Amino acid sequence: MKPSKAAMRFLGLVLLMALAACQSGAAAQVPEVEPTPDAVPGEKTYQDLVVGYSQLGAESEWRTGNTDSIKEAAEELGVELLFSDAQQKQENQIKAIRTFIAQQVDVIGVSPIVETGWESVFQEAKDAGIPIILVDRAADVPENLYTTHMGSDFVEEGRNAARVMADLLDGQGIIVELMGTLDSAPANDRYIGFREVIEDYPGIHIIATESGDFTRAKGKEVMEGFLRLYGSQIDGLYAHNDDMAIGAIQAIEEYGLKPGEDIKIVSIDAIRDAFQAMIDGKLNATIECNPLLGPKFFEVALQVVNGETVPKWIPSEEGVYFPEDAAELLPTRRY
Ligand code: GZL
Repeated sequence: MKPSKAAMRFLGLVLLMALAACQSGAAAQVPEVEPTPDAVPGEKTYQDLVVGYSQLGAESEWRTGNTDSIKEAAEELGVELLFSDAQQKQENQIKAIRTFIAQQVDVIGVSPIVETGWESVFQEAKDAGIPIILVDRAADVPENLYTTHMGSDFVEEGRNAARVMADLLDGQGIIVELMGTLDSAPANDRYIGFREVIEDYPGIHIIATESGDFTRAKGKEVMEGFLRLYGSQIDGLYAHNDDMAIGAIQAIEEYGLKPGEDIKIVSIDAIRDAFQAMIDGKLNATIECNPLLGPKFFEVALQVVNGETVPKWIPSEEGVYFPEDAAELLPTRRY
């Protein structure tokens, strides 16, 4: 017997209701948003993070490499990054940090241009419950005002520069020094570290030290002054970064001396242009200072936001590079 039309309609209705029940049942088992594979319920993921970053400026190739690393890592991880370039002014960094606090970001990263003058604004961040991560440079504040400092051991970089210089001069000679930005952690510590080692060489004398502010232009200008005063008496130049060394190389050549031969040069950072200068025989060594801190910064930021304990200092791994390896290594250099 053929079922009636009414029966068919009823059966269709039952099937539709059964299908709806199955789908809703299936929907109930599948969460509305797929969690990221390693997410833990209640924990933030990179895609949840809002990070304020106060960068001090764009004074050197090192700084450009550092900024690129931060921005590229944020892009790759899906972190919302609020980035501020202070153009070498501490007051701009302080303004940026206050803006991040007002925006209630999850974490603030900062590379302090100088060591002092941060206690008040860092306290404001602490009062707002926003952790501060020091990246690259350190700040002279009580340890409870920042969560961690990730960056290089600048004192050891200074020691390594002195060891290389003492070897190049065979323990005897006159040195001039191009310091970094006054009151900055790298300048203060590279100054100290260099002298810790050089004091063991009574035949080596530092006859002049002046800030070139980590820039090529200022490094050249200050070196021109050293050459006017001391000329061919100078046996060695210690530059707190490669950019100042490259500026000084131009000054030495314009003066009529041979950089890397008449004046031995040791600098810090290990940027690509330093490797080229070593290939050209104009620079005798560069001490690595790694700016590629972006991925590690966001990894630590996420750990901090999710309540994990992190070390108070997270040091960078770094090497020392010489002319004989420069040609082979230059293609591998990422900043
Ligand atoms: C060091 C960094 C310094 C570099 C310079 O970590 O703060 O600042 O050595 C840069 O090149 O300008």
